[in-house]
Amino acid sequence: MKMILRWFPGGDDSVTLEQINQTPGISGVATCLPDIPVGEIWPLQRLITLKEMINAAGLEIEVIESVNIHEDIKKGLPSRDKYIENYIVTINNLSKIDIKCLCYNFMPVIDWARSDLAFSLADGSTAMSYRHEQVLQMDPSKMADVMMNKAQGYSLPGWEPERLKSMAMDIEFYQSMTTDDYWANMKYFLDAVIPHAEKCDLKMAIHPDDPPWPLYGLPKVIINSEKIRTFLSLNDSSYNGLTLCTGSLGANQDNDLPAMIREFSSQGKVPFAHIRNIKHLSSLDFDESAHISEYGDLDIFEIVRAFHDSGFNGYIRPDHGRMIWGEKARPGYGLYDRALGANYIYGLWEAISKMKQSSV
Ligand code: DNO
Repeated sequence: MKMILRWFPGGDDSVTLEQINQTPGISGVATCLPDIPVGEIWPLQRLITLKEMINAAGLEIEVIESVNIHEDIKKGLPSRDKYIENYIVTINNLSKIDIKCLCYNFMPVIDWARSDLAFSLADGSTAMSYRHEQVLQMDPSKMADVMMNKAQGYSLPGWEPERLKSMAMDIEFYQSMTTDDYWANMKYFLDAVIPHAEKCDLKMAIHPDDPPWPLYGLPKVIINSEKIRTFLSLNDSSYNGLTLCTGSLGANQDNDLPAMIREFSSQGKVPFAHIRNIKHLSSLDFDESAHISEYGDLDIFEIVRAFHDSGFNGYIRPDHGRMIWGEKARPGYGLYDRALGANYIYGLWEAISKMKQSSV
């Protein structure tokens, strides 16, 4: 297991590589080139410079999160082939800087959604929250405004400005698409890309839909065990895998996360894990909480144990943290709460490893 932290280059992060390097247990980062418009090739020279900068700070560049998928691919338009070709060139370029894992998502139009990015919790910290009725009542382009206004001036992953412009039209487009067509578009993408990922020894790791239920009539597919099995069967290569995000999948209380981890990770289909906790107010409303089990509804000990038992040897990053100690940062991606989360997860991992060793 390698513990990493997400970091955004180009002055688009309040957290420095030096701070990450000083955080116990962290050996590298998940990163990206946030300024490259979706659908375009990520230039090799930019990637080499990025790697050199991260290595110079004493860290490894481990995971790329994300190379986003152009909407035309998800829509199955004829123009998808050009964007798929670009995606393949990007995969090749990533392999040239030794990237072994690429996180992406196949969510239509909207990446992760929240009703508030800085909801005040009782202890004076703030966290991202989701209130289903509020989200339904929002005009989706307003949600983009809410998100942007509270982003503290940083870009929001998955909410690229160019995506927002055509949001209303894109949402309209999907109203007449069946889920079967959506799966078919996904398979078309996977069948084109996975053979190249294999050649490049780079594992593709799809991120679940967040939240894991339908919104605005958009197809949502990576939401539970059954659908994940369908996804994995679209292309059965070991390079077609998952980013198992506990907070996203855990929003649906019917999802038994330790069982899902035991099933998919022991098949070698989970190269990357996002670990965070959430506290439900109802089955469709939740706040993001501190990582420690008792602060939320997810049993993080059982989650880490399931990864350990399944022989997980991929990357883990603590996912979103709250904003604590007066920190000003991109929502979800401050240093303090994520560093606490990383050390908690690291501690659980060490305890489980040592208890296993002492019992043999
Ligand atoms: C939000 C993130 C997502 C994730 C993408 C992966 O904070 O978890 O934006 O990176 O969905 O493609």
